[in-house]
Amino acid sequence: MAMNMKIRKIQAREVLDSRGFPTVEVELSVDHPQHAGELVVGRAIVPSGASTGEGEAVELRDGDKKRYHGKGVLNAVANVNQKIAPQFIDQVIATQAELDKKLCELDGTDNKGKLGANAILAVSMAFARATAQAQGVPTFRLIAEMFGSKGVTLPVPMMNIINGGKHADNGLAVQEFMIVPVGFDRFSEALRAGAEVFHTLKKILHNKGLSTGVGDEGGFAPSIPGENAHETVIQTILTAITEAGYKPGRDIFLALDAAASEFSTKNGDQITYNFEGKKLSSSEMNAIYGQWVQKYPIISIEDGLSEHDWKGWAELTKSIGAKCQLVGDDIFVTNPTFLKRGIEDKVCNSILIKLNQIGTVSETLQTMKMANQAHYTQITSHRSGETEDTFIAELAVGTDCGQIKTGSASRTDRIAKYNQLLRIEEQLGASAKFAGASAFRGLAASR
Ligand code: 2PG
Ligand code: MG
Repeated sequence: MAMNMKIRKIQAREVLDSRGFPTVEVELSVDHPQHAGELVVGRAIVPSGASTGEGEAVELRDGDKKRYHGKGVLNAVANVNQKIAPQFIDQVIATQAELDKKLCELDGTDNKGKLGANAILAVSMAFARATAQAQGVPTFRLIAEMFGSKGVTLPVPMMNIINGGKHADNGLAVQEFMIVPVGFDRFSEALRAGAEVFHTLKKILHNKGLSTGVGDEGGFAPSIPGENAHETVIQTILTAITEAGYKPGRDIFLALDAAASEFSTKNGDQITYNFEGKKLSSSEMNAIYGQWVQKYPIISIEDGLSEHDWKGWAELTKSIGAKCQLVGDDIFVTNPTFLKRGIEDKVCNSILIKLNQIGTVSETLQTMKMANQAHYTQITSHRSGETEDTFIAELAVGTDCGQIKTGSASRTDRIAKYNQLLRIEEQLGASAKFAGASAFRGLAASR
């Protein structure tokens, strides 16, 4: 449904994310469709990553060391208020695609480096919210309409219950150890199981004298002793699943985000992984993943290799791609150009979807479309720096993508998304479907 209301106001401001760093919030107002003189407001806040891919759209930071150690976003805010807003005020913008195209043209660069992806995305998301509100539909419905999907699928939550890498201070190379509750009829039941495992894990860690403080995404961040720290973590999570009363590999699977770009070094064509005190090649790294997938119910591995290691990735996909979801985050950065190369080179079989890696709602949907056509699964994802904004919950349901990665069962920046999914499930009533194992297209059954 096209909009025929005029945009009346676009207002940006600097707010804080979950790490206490500044980010951009935008309120975009359009005419109320029924009540003359009244406005309908859509609001959105953009998130921010720590383990970012090199090809991501530019997050504009002020660099003024006197404010927030250089991380202020007043320039991005000014770009919205002074450069973007005047182009759209009192204009009718009929569709999201039209708005996003105009925003990209106004920026004029390939990576949104002039106005900032943080400025552009906040406007793009706020417009989607305002449009939905003006049409009297929930945002996920509007997205479904744009995407040509049913918009009834509640995603499997990938819950990051042990944090490492750049999201914690505990020396674990692998950034995320996630539980994936698939064997449930409803999202709310899957979420309950995940939260119960989280609490059981807390007790286990406490009894071992390990820290139960949490990292950036709400998972525990203990310093695990020993040479085999990663396998120790995996085994401890499996114990927690069992002690909570669930069966690993049936009710609940495991997923990893290695974020391997962060523990690898590149010297010419040579990529070396610094893993558990050793220097490994990509084939040695791949051999480790091969063993883990054999030994443990790991259904998904994200960023197992560096974003520069296209060759290693192709080998990994060939060796375990039929048993395990292999997710490209840093290597694809939600960008159709990189995804296209991945599809051609048979790299990965899945893509992580982050709105702020590409910078508009329309381009995000375009990437998801391309992934669908190539039978790559998609995971809608948060960033490690998040806010109360729950747009990704709407995106996951609206596109029926079937999987969402939005942290552990703690920290309100993560829980806000889960709570929104609970509301959507209730709202959809009998038409709600939980993706469950089907989100993994036969991989769960093959294990
Ligand atoms: C990732 C993300 C989110 P960041 O690597 O997938 O978990 O982390 O936002 O720091 O890039
Ligand atoms: Mg990642």
